[in-house]
Amino acid sequence: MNTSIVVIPTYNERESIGALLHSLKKLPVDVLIIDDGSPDGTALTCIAHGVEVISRASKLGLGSAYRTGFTIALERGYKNIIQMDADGSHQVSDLVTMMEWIGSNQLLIGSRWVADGGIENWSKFREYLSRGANAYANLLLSLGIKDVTSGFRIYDVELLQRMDIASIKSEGYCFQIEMTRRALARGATVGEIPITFIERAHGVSKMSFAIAFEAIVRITAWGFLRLIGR
Ligand SMILES: Nc1nc2c(ncn2[C@@H]2O[C@H](COP(=O)(O)OP(=O)(O)OP(=O)(O)O)[C@@H](O)[C@H]2O)c(=O)[nH]1
Ligand SMILES: [Mg+2]
Repeated sequence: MNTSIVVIPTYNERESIGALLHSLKKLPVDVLIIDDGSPDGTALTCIAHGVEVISRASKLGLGSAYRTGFTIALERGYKNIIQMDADGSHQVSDLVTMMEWIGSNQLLIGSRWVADGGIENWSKFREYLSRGANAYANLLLSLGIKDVTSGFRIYDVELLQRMDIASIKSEGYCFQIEMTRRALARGATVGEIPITFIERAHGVSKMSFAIAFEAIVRITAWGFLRLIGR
């Protein structure tokens, strides 16, 4: 067993996951896939790569997949819990850099919106959506984090143990915002490391109006609670 585990949620990522798992084999990390019964057979591809898969019956959402994966990682006693997308947007070369900074902060965020970070092949619409979500979250919640929606992260076990992840409610990418909020509320040190996010070359994005709407509603509600001092 390695001291670090990479938790990867998957839904219909058969065409992308193979290359990622191949690259991850070169790193001193264990890998855990949380697959929501992908009809395209993603789970079988992962098993063929010798990787452990938790197969859930139906598509239960990104937040729920991470709660499941993190709970298992905590039970098993890993020191560093890494989260990463399966669609090829997060680069293993960036993970290598992020891992060099383990120990500097309890939460390390792979950030598109710090100096030397960036995006490739994203539409202007997706860029503005991401920048807009970050600006709105920082305006209402004063988190002081440039890329609060990034799903490329390393958590220290001691922090994650104190975060009571079972009570995190968000389902879409708002999960990243809620986890950041909770981490800061628990007094965590948070650092951002520049990454290059590359738009997926295969498969279909799970981003939807409902997922963006969830983020707007939750950020607004948290901002209101903050305003009234709760
Ligand atoms: N297990 C599980 N994984 C999911 C679910 N929704 C998304 N994922 C995975 O979560 C990761 C991020 O999802 P994406 O579809 O890339 O969404 P996104 O990164 O917000 O959007 P894009 O930038 O358009 O790719 C990918 O690895 C997905 O396969 C889900 O309901 N269950
Ligand atoms: Mg993606």
